[in-house]
Amino acid sequence: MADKKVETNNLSDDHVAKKPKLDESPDENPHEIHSNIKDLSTFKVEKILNNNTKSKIVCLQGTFSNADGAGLVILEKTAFEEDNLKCNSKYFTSSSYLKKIFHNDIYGNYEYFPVLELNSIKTTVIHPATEKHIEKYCVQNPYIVDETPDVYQSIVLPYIIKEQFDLQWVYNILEHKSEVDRILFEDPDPKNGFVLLPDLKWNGITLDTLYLLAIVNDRNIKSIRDLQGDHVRLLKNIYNKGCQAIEEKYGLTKSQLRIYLHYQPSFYHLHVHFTYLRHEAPGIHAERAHLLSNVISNIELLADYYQKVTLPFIVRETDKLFKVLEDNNILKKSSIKD
Ligand code: M7G
Repeated sequence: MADKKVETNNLSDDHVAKKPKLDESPDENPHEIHSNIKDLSTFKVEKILNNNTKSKIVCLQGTFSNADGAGLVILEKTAFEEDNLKCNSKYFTSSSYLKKIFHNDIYGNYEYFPVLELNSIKTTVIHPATEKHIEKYCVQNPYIVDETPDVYQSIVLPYIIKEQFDLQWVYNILEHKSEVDRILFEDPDPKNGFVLLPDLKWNGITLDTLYLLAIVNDRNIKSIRDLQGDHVRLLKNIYNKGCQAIEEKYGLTKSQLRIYLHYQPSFYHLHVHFTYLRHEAPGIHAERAHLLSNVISNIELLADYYQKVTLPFIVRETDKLFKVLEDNNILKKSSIKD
């Protein structure tokens, strides 16, 4: 398992000294639980943070009896895999069980229990979870903020530097310390290169929910706000080589992919999301997703477009940033003048 590494990240030197308190690990070996965990019998649920009946994802906060600190368990019922449903279906065998609830004339209601291997629940465990992780997975009231360049420089950037999530998992991927066998494509060029691999949100199997992430090698780009003319090559490289690798492996062409960046992202190291167009992944809506092709085109038109533009983003009520923006009267102000 990767050692915890104190690495100068994409932010100022100052940031290293003032590493975000919220993200400090409460014990020496924060990965311990992941090397030993066999089942979830040691997890004690304390709070249901979110239960989304549409996406069928539940986020639970609790503790593990064998480890200190808060933990999060995120359970997701996965989509059907078409290959398993086609002829010679794995779903319809005599080892499955059909329980009748009632029938009325030609209509029957049943509960169906297919074989165990088809009943898996995608599970993410975050331990030790910080206050900021817990906030991220809670249902909360969202608000939209029109972030002018001035608001970014004076309020948002200082907040990001102080409070951002730890990026160790990103560096572990770039340094081949974690998820090495999951890498689909890699361009090692330090300026224009990136690593492409399945996102944490994807089980890596069900094509209908395909979700990959391209993480750039350059550690000096926090988000689209930092993108300038000399990043066009990097972005085009991600677009072209990312699409090619996905087509070769999964048979989906670039016109079947939604390729975008988040603003604001959760993690301030530039990365690009690749999802299947048919899949309604979280975070694909207008208030957060910026299509890579638009981003490239904007920078080609105006090299410092993202330093000049007003960028709307979503802030949630319990985010510390919400309070800072409210105190500065930013939430009520509109950047659109009559
Ligand atoms: P984001 O736009 O910063 O924020 O995306 P979001 O999480 O609110 O979407 C970061 C992306 O990185 C997300 O799609 C996460 O699912 C993904 N991700 C996060 N972690 C901690 C990991 C990880 O450890 N491995 C991989 N492969 N993906 C991760």
